Amino acid sequence: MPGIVIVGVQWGDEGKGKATDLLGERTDWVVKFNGGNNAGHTVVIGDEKYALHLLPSGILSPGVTPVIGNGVVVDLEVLFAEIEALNARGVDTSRLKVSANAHIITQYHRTLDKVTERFLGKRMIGTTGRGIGPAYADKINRVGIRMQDLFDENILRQKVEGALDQKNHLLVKVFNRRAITVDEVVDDLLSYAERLRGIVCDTALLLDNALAAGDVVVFEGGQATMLDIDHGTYPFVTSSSATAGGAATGSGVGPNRLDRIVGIVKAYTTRVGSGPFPTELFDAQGEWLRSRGFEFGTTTGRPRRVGWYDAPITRYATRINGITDLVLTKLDILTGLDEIPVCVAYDVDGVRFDEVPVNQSDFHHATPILEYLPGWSQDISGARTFDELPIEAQDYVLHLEELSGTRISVIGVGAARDAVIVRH
Ligand code: 2SA
Ligand code: GDP
Ligand code: MG
Repeated sequence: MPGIVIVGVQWGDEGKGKATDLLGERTDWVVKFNGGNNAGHTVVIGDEKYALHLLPSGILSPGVTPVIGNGVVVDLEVLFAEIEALNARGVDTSRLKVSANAHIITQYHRTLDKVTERFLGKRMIGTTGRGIGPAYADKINRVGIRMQDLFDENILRQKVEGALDQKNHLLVKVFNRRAITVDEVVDDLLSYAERLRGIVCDTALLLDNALAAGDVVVFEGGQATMLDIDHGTYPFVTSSSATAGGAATGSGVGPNRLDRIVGIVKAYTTRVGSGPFPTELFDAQGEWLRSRGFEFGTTTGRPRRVGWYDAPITRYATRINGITDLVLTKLDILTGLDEIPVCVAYDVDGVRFDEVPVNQSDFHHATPILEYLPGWSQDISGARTFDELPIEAQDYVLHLEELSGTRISVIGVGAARDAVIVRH
């Protein structure tokens, strides 16, 4: 089972970082295949807490080679800040490899992300402001800067010139900002080139050789299914392929090498940024969930929107990603509720929808059809086998499993590395 993909089922922050870290002992390579430093993965090891943004979570496991694939957009300042911070805590980052084809987030992408959001006003996406969308836009528009361009100053200069022609027009004429000079961008980018020499390479070839040799490779998705550029709640999405297909395109590994697709799903739902969210709570129960689950952005510290578990979303994600196993996280957060609402379908202007509606307006109007399951009050954070869970918690898990049609192989009962129940 050498190729394992980890994807978020909902709108992110399901606990993908912890799931990747958990697999660490049996893993040889961890590949980040989409997104950039908009991601925020929290991993708790003993008394140490690590917040990773750009580096794959596998970097914390000794012996694992972390890879930043071609599908990622890389902010070089953030890359080295993260490397240095980890080194200062004794984490070895020397095995890191970055694809020569990965695109670079520059100063003008960050600026454009922020001014565009401000310009959108009420229609804002609620981005993380890290320059993600503008960097991917340049990639698709064929005016992006790639890692390999850093090693040829002439080519780099030409490409930055080409990109800035359009950007400066926008920045000056539309957004009333100062023009950015070619020199300041080129000088900044070149200042990283030497340090990147041993790191940037043909990662697709490396990974192919590793898989051929029988190594275990984990493909770690950033963000989640409902934030995917194609399959998410467009336009309230991120700009990359956060679903399992992205693991192939974002790493250069053939889809037939992906053996297991593991979907990470929280026992309730959260979302950061704008866009539809049928089970969202606006009342005291929502406040309770947010503070109990500590639902605040790892990257920006923003309070996350919270709501009940949404079964049609898990069914949708299972279909879109080809999920073979689910990891249900944060079950411990639900402890103490008399009854737990679960969304089983939607009501859209009087019509029942059992599946996520394809029409975005319908999804915006969807209200949840809820079922109420009995809650439990016992602390479950020490449970390490399924049988140790209170019967109501067992029934909750079994019911979610039935609603999604996919087995729940692992259950998270706490933030710590070992706070899990492995069922399959
Ligand atoms: P962007 O910056 O262009 O990717 O934003 C577009 C949308 O994608 C959402 N998005 C996220 N949602 C949840 N978690 C994310 N990562 C951080 C975390 C978020 C944080 O793990 O906590 O710290 O705020 C993430 N990254 C992007 C974003 O909210 C927009 O809705
Ligand atoms: P990611 O973006 O999917 O990696 O998730 P985040 O790291 O942004 O958010 C998940 C948070 O939940 C982190 O703070 C984790 O330490 C924490 N976490 C993960 N699994 C569990 C669990 O089963 N129970 C509890 N209480 N916390 C968890
Ligand atoms: Mg996160």
